[in-house]
Amino acid sequence: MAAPSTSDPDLEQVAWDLSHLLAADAGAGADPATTVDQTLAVARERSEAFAERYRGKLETLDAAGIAGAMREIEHIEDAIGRVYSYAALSFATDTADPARGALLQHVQEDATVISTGPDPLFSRYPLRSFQSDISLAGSAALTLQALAEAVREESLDAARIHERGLAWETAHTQARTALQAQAETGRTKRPLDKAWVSACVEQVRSDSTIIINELGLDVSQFGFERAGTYFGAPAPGILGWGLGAALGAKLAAPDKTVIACIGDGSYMFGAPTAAHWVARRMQLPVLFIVWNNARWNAVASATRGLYPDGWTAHLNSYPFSDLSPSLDWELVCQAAGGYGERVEDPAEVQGALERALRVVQQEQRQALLNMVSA
Ligand SMILES: Cc1ncc(C[n+]2csc(CCOP(=O)(O)OP(=O)(O)O)c2C)c(N)n1
Repeated sequence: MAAPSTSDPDLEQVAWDLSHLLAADAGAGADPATTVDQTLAVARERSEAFAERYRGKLETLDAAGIAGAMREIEHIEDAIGRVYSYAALSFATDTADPARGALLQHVQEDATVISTGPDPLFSRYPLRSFQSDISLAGSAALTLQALAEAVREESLDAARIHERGLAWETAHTQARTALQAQAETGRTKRPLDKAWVSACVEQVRSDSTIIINELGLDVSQFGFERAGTYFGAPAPGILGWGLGAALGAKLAAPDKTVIACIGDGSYMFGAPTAAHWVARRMQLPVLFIVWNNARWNAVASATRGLYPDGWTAHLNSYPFSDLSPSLDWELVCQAAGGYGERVEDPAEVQGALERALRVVQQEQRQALLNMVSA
């Protein structure tokens, strides 16, 4: 397939300046990876000194002593938070660069992750690849309330908190702007660009939409604010989950609009004719988006990653992950009385989404958009 073309080279040149996140720890021109290492080393030393000083002695501290300890934690966490943000945002700008990936992995291995929730370790999941060093079991809302109450009595440095808030706000705004710019570069790309299509889906989404994302959507293009509006594929990676999950979501929440995005490979795993029949039989008008790249890209890219100079990469041919020629997936939905449309033109993505949603919401029929991607 031809490489996607970009019509706005100026936009592609936009670079993201993250240096302020490391500025407190490094002089101008310092190597970021070395600065990250040094900052982590200092944070580790301070953490060890902290443990030495306070372990088992908390009950002997007066209010001023506890405040001092909290301030020390703040310094340590601020330093770690900044290098973590640097590594994560730097990785986000180029996820194909091994050096950025290695730096993020390095920082993650060093971070202390505190999690809260009814069951922070998700103990009934057989497999879950999220780190949690300190687990605070309980309702997240009540835990946060208790923490807020515990610090309310502290004499806190309001100016410093304000300054830190502004720094995080700037980093957040920069991140959002860069993501928007990334989606914009896809506005004219053929085959369709994931960030662009995801940004279009975000435009038609509301709090009464449930997004099911098995494969194909770039979550960073969304601004989810409510629980229960987004469900991603479970960590063990059970392909074929998305179609059934979407039907289940619609069955459970008939007043919500359900949009499910599924890779073409996952779509086949999900027994699509059965799923469309169930949607018709049970009157479950769901909008299915098939992210059609005519391959098992995850498998192809894993092969490429392991053997970048191998024969398949050389020939650009991936025998056991090639799904071409694709079927006309939109016709499969039409066969079940639904609406189907093939979308190849990036300028048509928004219109196609609106047409399909009109069918789903007003005609109460299922719909499928076959998004031809790379
Ligand atoms: C049941 C099951 N079988 C195999 C896999 C391994 N696997 C992970 S991603 C993938 C390819 C998915 O293809 P597609 O849905 O077209 O998405 P793409 O990778 O092209 O984005 C496979 C086979 C899995 N996760 N689950």
